[in-house]
Amino acid sequence: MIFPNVPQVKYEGPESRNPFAFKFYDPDKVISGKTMRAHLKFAMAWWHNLTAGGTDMFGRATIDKSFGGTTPMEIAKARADAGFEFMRKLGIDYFCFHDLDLIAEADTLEAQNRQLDEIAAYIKGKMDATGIKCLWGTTNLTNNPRFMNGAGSSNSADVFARAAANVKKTLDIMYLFTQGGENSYTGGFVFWGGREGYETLWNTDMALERDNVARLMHLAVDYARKIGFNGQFYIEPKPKEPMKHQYDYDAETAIGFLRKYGLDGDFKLNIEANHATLAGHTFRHELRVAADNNMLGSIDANTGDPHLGWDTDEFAYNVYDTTECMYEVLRAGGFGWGGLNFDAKNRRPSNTYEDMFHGFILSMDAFALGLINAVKIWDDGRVGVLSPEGHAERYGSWNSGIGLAIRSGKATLESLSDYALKQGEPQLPGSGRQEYIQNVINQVTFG
Ligand code: XUL
Ligand code: CO
Repeated sequence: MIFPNVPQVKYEGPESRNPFAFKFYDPDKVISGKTMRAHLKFAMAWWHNLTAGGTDMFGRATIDKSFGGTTPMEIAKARADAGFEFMRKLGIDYFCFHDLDLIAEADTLEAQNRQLDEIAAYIKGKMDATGIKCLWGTTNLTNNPRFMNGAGSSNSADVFARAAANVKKTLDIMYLFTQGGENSYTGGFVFWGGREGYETLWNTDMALERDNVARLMHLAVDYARKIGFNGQFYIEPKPKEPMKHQYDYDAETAIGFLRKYGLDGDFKLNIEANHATLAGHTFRHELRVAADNNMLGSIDANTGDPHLGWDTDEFAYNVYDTTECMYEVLRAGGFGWGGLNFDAKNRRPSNTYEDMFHGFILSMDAFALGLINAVKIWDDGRVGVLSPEGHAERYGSWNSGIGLAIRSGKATLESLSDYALKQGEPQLPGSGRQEYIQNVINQVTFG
């Protein structure tokens, strides 16, 4: 046992003072037609939880994540042991990974592929034994110096080819993870374009680079479908960091890109809270944009810090944010193949194994509260563009008369001009009632 000090974490309710209990996340409780577990679909990010040791630009690791292993393969397996014990203790059903979270990067592609096969088989054994699934995999195309000018967007065709080889291997692993006879399921594959962008346009052929990023995505889809991996592909938008500018800037940009290159049938978006705020949007805005385009696939659940301009990947804690998030997820009809992946890491001084659990308990409870509040707001019916009353009051003019004529394409600029001449000055369009709405949100949440 790797975490002897942590018991099985169970729901004990809001009065509990047990640090290793859920106060709000009650996995089997049915709320709005589904268990909380099925609504929330929590996933553990292998990289932050099992490999990241708290390093930052100014300091080395504060926690040892070798979990008792000594050789690289022993460490890789010990991390898998730790991960499965961790997920089982919290009742987490999914994980997400990069190829290079699973093993230490090898000197040659052959050696790396061999080691990946070994660890993937080891992990698959644990998946089969526990029923834990992989939500999505991805390829690390940022760390190695060969990717310094990008992967799909590299100026070097040889680097592009190497990126393709690494993506192929990750897809092979993802395919293996999703196979299991009648227990087979549909997983996913994420492209986070970490270095797909530029530092300066003085040296960048942006058009060629973007075409090539799309080419790599098409090649990945073609290969996946060829081997029988029918999973969902995702773009994870992020505007900057590590590059000055990244091509998948935000949801609107990524959707435009997918449509331009004919990738929108195979891709949806993986929206990350901290990436949204880096792009100057709210988390909710990005979720709404994705959902309104039928592109809300999955979520990287974390939070940034409003006072810091970079990706801090903190455990989500702000219940207003999680409420808005879960409201948007409910509004979109829930997750399909996606889920809530905790792309979050402990703060550097939170350097014990117990802190790893506290981080997850914090965010699992925060999203459970978000779900509970979102359902209450929805059922209350006074606010939100879902409520028929609110909708009819604010947008009622679009359901008949001139509004309907515009929506159905019957109106012309001339007919609208004639209408405007006849009607005189239109009435003011009605109060937005924002403060009233916020009152209701607080009343429903805390009342
Ligand atoms: C980086 C980030 C990644 C992706 C997967 O900001 O969010 O960890 O989620 O590559
Ligand atoms: Co992420």
